[in-house]
Amino acid sequence: MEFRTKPLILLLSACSFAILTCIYLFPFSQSSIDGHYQTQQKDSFEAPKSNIWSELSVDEASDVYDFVFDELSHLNLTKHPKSNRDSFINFLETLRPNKTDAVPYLHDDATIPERWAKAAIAQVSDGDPYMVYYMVGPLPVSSETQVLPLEYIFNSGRNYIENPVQDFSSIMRFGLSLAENVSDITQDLLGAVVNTKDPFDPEGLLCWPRGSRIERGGMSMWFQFFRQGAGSGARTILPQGVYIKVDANSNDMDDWSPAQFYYNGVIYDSEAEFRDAWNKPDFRRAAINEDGSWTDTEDFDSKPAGRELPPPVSVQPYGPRYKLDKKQQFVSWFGFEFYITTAQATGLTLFDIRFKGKRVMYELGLQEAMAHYAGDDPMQGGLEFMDSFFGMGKNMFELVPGYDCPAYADFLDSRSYQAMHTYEQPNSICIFEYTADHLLSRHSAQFSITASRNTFLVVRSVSTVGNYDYTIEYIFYLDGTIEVKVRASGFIFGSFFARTNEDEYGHRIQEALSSSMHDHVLNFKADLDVAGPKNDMVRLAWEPLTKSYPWDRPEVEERNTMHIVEYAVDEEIGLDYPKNGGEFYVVLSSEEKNAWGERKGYRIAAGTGMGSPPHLTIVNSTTLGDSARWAEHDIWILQRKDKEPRSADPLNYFTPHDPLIDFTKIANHESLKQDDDSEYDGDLVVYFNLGAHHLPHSGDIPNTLMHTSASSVMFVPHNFADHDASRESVQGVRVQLKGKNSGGFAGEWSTNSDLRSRVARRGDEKKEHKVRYFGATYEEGVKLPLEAFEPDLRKFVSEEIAVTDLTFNGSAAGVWEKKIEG
Ligand SMILES: *[C@@H]1O[C@H](CO)[C@@H](O)[C@H](O)[C@H]1NC(C)=O
Ligand SMILES: *[C@@H]1O[C@H](CO)[C@@H](O)[C@H](O)[C@H]1NC(C)=O
Ligand SMILES: *[C@@H]1O[C@H](CO)[C@@H](O)[C@H](O)[C@H]1NC(C)=O
Ligand SMILES: *[C@@H]1O[C@H](CO)[C@@H](O)[C@H](O)[C@H]1NC(C)=O
Ligand SMILES: *[C@@H]1O[C@H](CO)[C@@H](O)[C@H](O)[C@H]1NC(C)=O
Ligand SMILES: [Cu+2]
Repeated sequence: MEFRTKPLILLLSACSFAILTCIYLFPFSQSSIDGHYQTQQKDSFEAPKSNIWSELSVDEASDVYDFVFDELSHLNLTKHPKSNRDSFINFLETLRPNKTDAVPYLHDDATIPERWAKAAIAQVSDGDPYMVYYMVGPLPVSSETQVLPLEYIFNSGRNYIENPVQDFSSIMRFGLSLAENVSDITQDLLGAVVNTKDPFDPEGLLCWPRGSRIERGGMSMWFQFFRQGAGSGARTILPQGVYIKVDANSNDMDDWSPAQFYYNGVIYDSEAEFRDAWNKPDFRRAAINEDGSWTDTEDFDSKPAGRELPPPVSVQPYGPRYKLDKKQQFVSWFGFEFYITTAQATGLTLFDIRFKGKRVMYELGLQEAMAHYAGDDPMQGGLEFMDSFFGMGKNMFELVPGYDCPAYADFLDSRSYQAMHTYEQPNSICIFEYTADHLLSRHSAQFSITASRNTFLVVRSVSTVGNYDYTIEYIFYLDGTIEVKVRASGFIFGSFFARTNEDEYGHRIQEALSSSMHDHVLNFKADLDVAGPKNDMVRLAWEPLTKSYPWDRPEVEERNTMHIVEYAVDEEIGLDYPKNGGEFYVVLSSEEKNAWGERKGYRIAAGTGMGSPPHLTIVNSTTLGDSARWAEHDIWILQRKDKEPRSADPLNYFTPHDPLIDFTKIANHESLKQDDDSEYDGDLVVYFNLGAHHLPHSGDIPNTLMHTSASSVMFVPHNFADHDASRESVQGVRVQLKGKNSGGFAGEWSTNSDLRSRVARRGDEKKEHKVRYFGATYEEGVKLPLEAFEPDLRKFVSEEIAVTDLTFNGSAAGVWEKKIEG
């Protein structure tokens, strides 16, 4: 058992299958929690305060449901909507407290802020369907509790939208019916037909409506046929070449009719016209986009050399070094402290992030995840998704231990409430430490080498919204850096390839599939409070300079060089990352300085991934209107206000020209100067975007790869402390080299003297070869079960997953014909 005497990390890089099986032989005494391998020592650890942002508990939700039913009885709310004439509570979630109320509680021991809920009600008024937001509180329900229209967070002045898809099931039935009416044509041109008896028949076609570009008072919709892609869920790479337009500019389905047909670059004004053309001998046919093994996500059978061995994996034999209060979802790790919460629309958000006792951010979390396509066909040409509408939180599913996250990770659950149903999402958030394959710092000196490990903390979730899987993570580094990173995988939404515009909007990637260019832009909020709420944002520009220095003359009259020029950001603005990275965007404390008299700061920088994070290429998108103006620049610096807690609302999707939250009214050039006479209190907020300009290519089939779709932003301490804060926390080694100590530089360490006295000892001969560690090391006798390497996935908790089909069913606009228990 020679390997047991070596540090485990070394062992892993050399490990073989035989060794893994050996390790399994050791008895394993640690407990298995939530069905997963887990090494955490269960010290009781408690958050300093309550998690005031936490999602409603099941009991709270049930009380709020009952209260709303009583209080709004005049709306005739039903628990189990049966038709589009029923009003019902679509979803419930926590209405997060105002920062103005939260901060005194967190920092000055003021009383805990009131707890409120947010309710979205699908409401029929005078026969017309609406989605209406209410606020319910304070909780728990008492004689004080009220239901009020929730208006203060919407700068439209409205707390509702007209719901164009309340009768969604009729829309789908209509699609099936019109598809059935052209079955003879689809059988001939596409080799399949819809099955009205079983719309999900794996052999049948789907007829799917494009839901964007919705005008007030109805809409016109293009339907497209898709093959089902049963199995892996490959529907979005199986678009078919027939498209049907429906004039639906009436709320009454009886007035609807198919208007136009589109096939192979030709538009037909009616079914009859299409049929006539199809019957003619010169009718030009396109290829068929058939399903086949090319859509399979896995290759179980190939055996290239090396595949017979599992790859190295990371292990954590001694347990984590962070502390986790699972109840309050509070984490503490090497000076970082923060609370975690979730919401059905936006997924994970972190609150009250501190580093070594100093405030860094009040809030950090996703606002919206958009994908905007372009193309010359009626589907792709107008296609756009805003995934909070389907629920970036609601679609956070169970993570695969040992794969999505290391086997030793801690897993947290989340839940959401929709249409009287509690969606339990077990193990949907993971937390773990990870040691990078590269060092945090190192230096070789003449007589020594020092090496500090880059161990960081990750909080991760994955939102699978239909075809795409977004891995979103918050990474904490020992020096105080915070990184937000997004990676996408899953199936692209491809377009039917019809040889009409080769390579203008994408590449051909199959017999009849084009890759369809699109922009992913995901908007995040970072409410920075750098060493307190009063902050200033500056741009530190690297500028070329021609200057005459007295010490240069007479030899050099003028020297071409460079310098830093500081520009104040003194009004609300959207900025793009500068060319050549030529400016540093730094948020500075207005009040606190470090020991050197420099203002404490955090720099906002494009992080790691496939280049600078993008913003939307399209200017004034026809599809988006004003619903997502945050996508038009990389980062925004704005006044923080209780009445502007979000950059977007899921229902913006339906009101592009008059959105509930219009970002241009939030980013409206207000002053960021802290004058005595201004109302602005110095609390600024940053919104930033992540994502990708995605031009999928043959390598995106079957799935997009995460390392090619990654983007990140890093918040990096900039004069925040007096020196690098990682030095006191980091684990590493100093190796003392043999040889003559000629310069004294990086000579031998000394336990009882400082560097200067070492220099004084210069001349000592023959230093001994020594190794000295800082932080703990692995010791002999480390034991690990097989599950530390390969978790037993039979303990996986999830059963069937309610993956959205990207229709409106179960979205922020409602749920229909759902069998609901309880
Ligand atoms: C609720 O139902 C009652 C009785 O059927 C009816 O009179 C009333 O108009 C309904 N209210 C609404 C808002 O639909
Ligand atoms: C937040 O503050 C606004 C006023 O700025 C107030 O109308 C609202 O009720 C507050 N929200 C909560 C949850 O207390
Ligand atoms: C809506 O989704 C539910 C399951 O989430 C399903 O039972 C129901 O049939 C769906 N309705 C339609 C019209 O697709
Ligand atoms: C399909 O054809 C039938 C019979 O002609 C017609 O009644 C129905 O309205 C058509 N469906 C659609 C969606 O056009
Ligand atoms: C975008 O819209 C704004 C405001 O309507 C307008 O000023 C600007 O010229 C437009 N830009 C383009 C490229 O259309
Ligand atoms: Cu993409």
